[in-house]
Order: sequence, then structure tokens, then C-alpha cells
Amino acid sequence: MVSEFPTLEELGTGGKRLLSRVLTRLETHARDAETAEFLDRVCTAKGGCVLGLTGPPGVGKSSLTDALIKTCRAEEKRVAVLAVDPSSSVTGGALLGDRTRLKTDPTDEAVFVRSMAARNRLGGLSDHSVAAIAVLRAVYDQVIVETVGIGQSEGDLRQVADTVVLCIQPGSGDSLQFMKAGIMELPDVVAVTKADMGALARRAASDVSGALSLGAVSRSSWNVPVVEVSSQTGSGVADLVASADAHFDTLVEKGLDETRQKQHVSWFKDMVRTEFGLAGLDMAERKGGEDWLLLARRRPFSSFHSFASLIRQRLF
Ligand SMILES: Nc1nc2c(ncn2[C@@H]2O[C@H](COP(=O)(O)OP(=O)(O)OP(=O)(O)O)[C@@H](O)[C@H]2O)c(=O)[nH]1
Ligand SMILES: [Mg+2]
Repeated sequence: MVSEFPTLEELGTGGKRLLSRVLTRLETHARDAETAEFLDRVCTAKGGCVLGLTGPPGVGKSSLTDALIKTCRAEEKRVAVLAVDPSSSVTGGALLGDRTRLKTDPTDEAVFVRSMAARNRLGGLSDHSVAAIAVLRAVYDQVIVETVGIGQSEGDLRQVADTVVLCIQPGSGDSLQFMKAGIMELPDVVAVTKADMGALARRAASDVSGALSLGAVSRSSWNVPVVEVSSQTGSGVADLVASADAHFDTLVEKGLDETRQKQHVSWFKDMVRTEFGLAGLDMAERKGGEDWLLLARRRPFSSFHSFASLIRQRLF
């Protein structure tokens, strides 16, 4: 059978039209075995790094994304943006246009922007966005994923992002929220946005830094940097990029393969949980039969496909 999906090489040279077609096909044929094979091929390709930007509505994520795109282009990096819209299942996508109002040049093949609804999970990423990120990661040097949320969404974002940046708005109480959330999973970098607001931004940054130092954070050897950044004036953008790069470097040092394989296992588990609930997850994790979690490290999508077929056979 001739594959409906391009090879990695074709994907790399096919431009934005081909990429858009592939992403659409992933949404319409999400459950095909062929889709799973394709996704496993792309997700294990050596590709670029994925930066997750999260924070409350209006904190300045898109403006920051815009600034980061410019930085990437100045460094001749190819960059893709995925804006995940949690509200579009309710508003029918009314906000999507707003989300993607990035000032990018449509003829620049090295900048790709796509919006997606956050379907089927509360405030989280849909299977479609996970698949899209796997594809974009294979083709672009830098992938930026923008999601709305504070506190609860970082964990979800970590499943796809190598580096998670939490954006905090000066004078909003976000930093308080952050301190209360102390026990939750931490971002890799905190960006206090709108640094042009002066004293308020400095205050928020020192609150967050204080919270971080109090929290007895010994999660790893990585100290979460707090960067004040203004997309309006451009101040701090280079610092943010440097911090994110430094974090990515630590992953590379530790072995990026391991990070990615852990991500793949969490994708697999999430697909199982979404489709078959905790009982399904329990079956997948059960020792004795097929070691699904081991298979999922390198082939998360086809492992899920096989697992799902098996479960359905037993159920019906
Ligand atoms: N003063 C100042 N305002 C900013 C800055 N960055 C963004 N804004 C303003 O903040 C508002 C929200 O910016 P967005 O970039 O759309 O924020 P967002 O986090 O993407 O918002 P959602 O996608 O709706 O969650 C806009 O009115 C921006 O003009 C900044 O660096 N300084
Ligand atoms: Mg936005």
C-alpha cells in the first residue's frame, strides 16, 4: 500500500502546505494504524526542541511568542508555533483567530503557526495536539506551544515540552498563586511579563524568586530562573532565550533520548486513560503479558493502537 503520509525527508522539504495537509490528516484519521506508524517514525526523529509557554489569559504569551519567533529567525532557526485554545470547544473557535494574531510573514517558509482546540481533556492538550507537536518537532528547530493556565496545566505541558516556561503577570496575584501552588510541579523557567511596568514587575519577580527559594526545591540540580521580560520593549527576551537554552542543554547532557522516551510513555498512558479510564491504564501497566510501557518508549502511537485493538477485541 502506498503511504498517504510523506517520509520524513519529504516532510522536511515539502513546505507549509504539505505540513498543514499532514496535520489535518492526523485529525481526520487519528485512529488509523498507518497514522500511528507515521507518528512513531516522526516522534523518534532527532528534531528540534519544544518550548512550552503557559500562563493565565492575557499575561502576554502570544506577544512573547512573537518576540521569540523574531529571535529564532535572527538566528536562522526554523520555528513552529502551536497555540492550544482551551475555550474553542465552547466558543466554536471564536478565540482562535485572536490567538494566532502573530505578526508573521506568511511567505516565510521557516515560520509555521497553527491553532488547535484542547479537546477531550480538562484544560489540557488533546491527542491531536500531542500528535501535531511530534510532527512539528521533527521538522522545525524550535517549536513553541502556547497554552492557557496556571498551576494545573504545567504537568500536561511537560508531557510535550522539553522546557516549560510559566508566564506571570505583574500585579495580578499570580505570584501568590504560584506560592500557594508550591507543591505542584514547577516550571523550568518563570517569565514575569510586561517588565516595562517597572516596579510591579520587579515586585512580582522578587515574590516568585522568594517562593522558589522557600520551597525547598530539590527536584533536580536545575535552579528555576526568574526572568523579567517585556515584549513591548524587547528587554529580557535574550535572557529568557538564554535561560531556556541553558535548560535544554541540561537535558541534552543528561541524554535527550531518555527525556523523550519518558514523554512517549506518558503520551501512551494518557491515550489509554482517555480512552479506557483507570481500568485500562491498570491493564496496560500490569506485569506478566506484553510490557506495553516498554514498547511505548519507542513506539507510543502504534503501541496504543495495538493495545486498543486488543482491549476492544476482549470487550466486544
Ligand atoms: N505593557 C505591556 N503590555 C503587553 C506586553 N506584552 C503583551 N502586552 C499586552 O497584554 C495583552 C495580552 O497580550 P497577549 O500576548 O495577547 O496575551 P496572551 O497571554 O497570549 O493572551 P491569551 O492568548 O488570551 O491567553 C495585550 O493587550 C498586549 O498588548 C508587554 O511586554 N508590555
Ligand atoms: Mg495568546
